[in-house]
Formats: sequence, structure tokens, C-alpha cells
Amino acid sequence: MTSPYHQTYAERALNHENPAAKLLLETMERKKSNLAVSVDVTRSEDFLAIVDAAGPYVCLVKTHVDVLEDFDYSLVERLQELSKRHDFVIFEDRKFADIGNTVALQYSSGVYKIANWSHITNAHPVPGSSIVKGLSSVGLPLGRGLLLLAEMSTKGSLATGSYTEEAVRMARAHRDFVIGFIAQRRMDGIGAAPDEAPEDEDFLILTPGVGLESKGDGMGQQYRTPREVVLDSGCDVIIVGRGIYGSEFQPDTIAARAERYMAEGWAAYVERTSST
Ligand code: S5P
Repeated sequence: MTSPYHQTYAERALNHENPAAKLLLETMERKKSNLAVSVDVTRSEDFLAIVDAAGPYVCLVKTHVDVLEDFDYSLVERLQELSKRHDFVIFEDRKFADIGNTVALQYSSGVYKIANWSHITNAHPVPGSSIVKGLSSVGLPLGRGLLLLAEMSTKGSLATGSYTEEAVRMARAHRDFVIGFIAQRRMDGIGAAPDEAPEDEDFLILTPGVGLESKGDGMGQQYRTPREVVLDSGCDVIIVGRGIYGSEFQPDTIAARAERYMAEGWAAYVERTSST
């Protein structure tokens, strides 16, 4: 069987049963974009302006709704409208990290009610597989998908070696809900004995720490180019935040930068899928 590295997003969509994974892969194929925009700003007005400007070029919008100072639930409705208009998937980057019972409450309830609107969310594997059980009790009936943080982009990250391997084993045991990883490279077969990894293993790899103009941010973030991430490391989605919205919220600049990242990410994917 061809490995996911060489398969097209459309081919891989057929292998996934989880609705959020399918939706993401189909959206990537339809829009010819493997770019996700990460929108980390504190004013709803800026947030919506960035999503609207970058929306046509991305397969996914990644949010941190808890940094919005003027959040109210109507923002979610606006975001959902934009998601329909521009055809993108929504990923709240909540990074859950608590016991099963607590994360189930944090996911379903409170101010944000993340499970109601976010197709995809993520969790740190640090509490063990009970975290997947807790989140899945809420998200699976709603057709949501979960990413585990198997690696991080930051300098000195502790998510390496056997921790990363355990994260992959945890995902392998919950393939209905865990659709892939936040990681810096492909994870298929990691941590499995040669006869253990299922042949059809296909995890989605969403990768932050992507920038064309800088190598880092002075606070531990490390950037690689779309080509390094998609072609050399075999990741599926490039996540770009400040590389797209920088320090200014000019819609023209945001659209132009998003278009550039989209083109670079897609060119790397085309090169990858046409190599043997
Ligand atoms: O390892 C990680 C995991 C995540 S989800 N490194 C990251 O940077 N992130 C997130 O990606 C981070 O929380 C931020 O929202 C985004 C990167 O933003 P940028 O502005 O540095 O591109």
C-alpha cells in the first residue's frame, strides 16, 4: 500500500471514518490548501477581520478563544458563518491536560462550550488515556475529532522520545476519536513493534512553528519553512499565525501573505505526492 506521505488528501479522505478528519481532508483537496491560520489576537473585531481576510486561502482556522477580551457567544456564530462562506474547518487549540471528568466539563460547558462548534480540538497526553476517554464521551457523539500533542515546536520541549511514542500508542488505541497529532513530523508506525502498527495507519499531522521570514520569536518558538515541514518532514497541515497577520491588521496584507503560504504549502505537497 502507498504510504500516507505519497497519497493525495482525497485518497486519504476515503480511509478516514471520523467525520472531522474526513471533512478536513476533503476541504484541503477542494480548496487546494494545506494552510491553517492561527488567530491569536485579543479583540473580536481583529479576530473576525483576520479570519475573513485569510478565510479564502485556508483549510482550517485555529482559535484560542480564551485570549479574546471581549468574547461573547455571538462571536461563535460569526465564526461559523465565515466557516460556511469561506469553506474552512474550525480547530479550538484548547490543549486540554486534566483528568477525564474535568476535561469533559471544560469541553462541553463553561463560557465557551467548545464541543458545540469546534470540529477539532487537542489535548496533551500527559494524564494518560483517561483524557481521551473523557473528551471522547463528549466529542465522539457530535462527530468531533481530537489531536494529541505528540511533539511541540518550542525550544527545549519535553515532548520527545518515549513520551512521543506513548502519545502515538494512545492514539492507536482510540482511532475512532483521535485523528492525528500536533507534531513536527509523520508519526505513522512510531512506538510500534514491526508487526504491531496497522498497515492502514494514517494520522493527520498538523504542524505549528511555520514561518518564512523568521527563525523564532524570542520566546522559544522555532520556525521552519512550509517546504521543510511538508516535503522533508511529511506533515499535512501547516499552521501559521504571526507569519500571516504580523503586527498589523490590514486585510490586503493578510490576504497576500495567506496566499503566499498557501502556494508554498501546496507546491511542497504536490512535489511530495508526485515523488516515489
Ligand atoms: O507545539 C506547538 C503547538 C501549538 S498548537 N507550538 C505552537 O506554536 N502551537 C500553537 O501554534 C501556538 O499556541 C500558536 O497559537 C500557534 C503558532 O503561532 P505563530 O504566531 O508562532 O505562528
